[in-house]
Amino acid sequence: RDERRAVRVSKYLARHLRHRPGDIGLVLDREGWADVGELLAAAARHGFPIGRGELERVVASDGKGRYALDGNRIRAVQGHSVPVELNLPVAPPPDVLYHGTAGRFVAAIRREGLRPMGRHAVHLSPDRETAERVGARRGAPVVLVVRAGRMAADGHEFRVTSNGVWLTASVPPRYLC
Ligand code: HQG
Repeated sequence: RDERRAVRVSKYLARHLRHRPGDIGLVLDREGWADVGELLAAAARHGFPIGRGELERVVASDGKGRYALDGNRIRAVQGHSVPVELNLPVAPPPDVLYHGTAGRFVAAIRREGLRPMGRHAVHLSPDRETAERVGARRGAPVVLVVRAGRMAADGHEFRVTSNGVWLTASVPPRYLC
């Protein structure tokens, strides 16, 4: 029961810290931070009261480390569709990274490469198992292997979030194997 409530709170946070802050009158700064007091007040005002202690527990126990609390501010560490400047440093990726998707997207991906679709960047996983879980959200998963080391050598930039998701602008088809 607690677990279900935690998932609901996490989904509520994802919705408003990544995609639709304006729905509850929340303002994110350029780097995606919201004031915790404002977030809790806005949530309560819109019929979804969250306690401060509860928020802290959800952030600390979130299975994927989706949120960062920093004093009185909170942000989603990745996954945004609203414009934010995460200011993550460029980092050298491992030789290969993985992308989990559903079988029905594979033909288009092989043709066009990986595109960020609704988000800011293409999301890549450091291991096959994680990619499989990501792909399984949309159906029978297919895991694509990305030659990240070669991409970086060719000048593509990679960044890694605090929860271990690798981000890059797009992946041209020739780097997929
Ligand atoms: C697909 C979750 C057709 C792509 C996960 C994916 C992740 C294309 C979908 C994070 C395509 C976009 C991100 C192309 C890409 N043609 N389809 N050219 N290029 N696609 O949700 O990577 O739980 O925006 O394969 O764990 O699935 O939210 O990206 O299926 O880390 O924290 O278009 O979201 O994390 O879907 O997932 P998404 P994603 P959270």
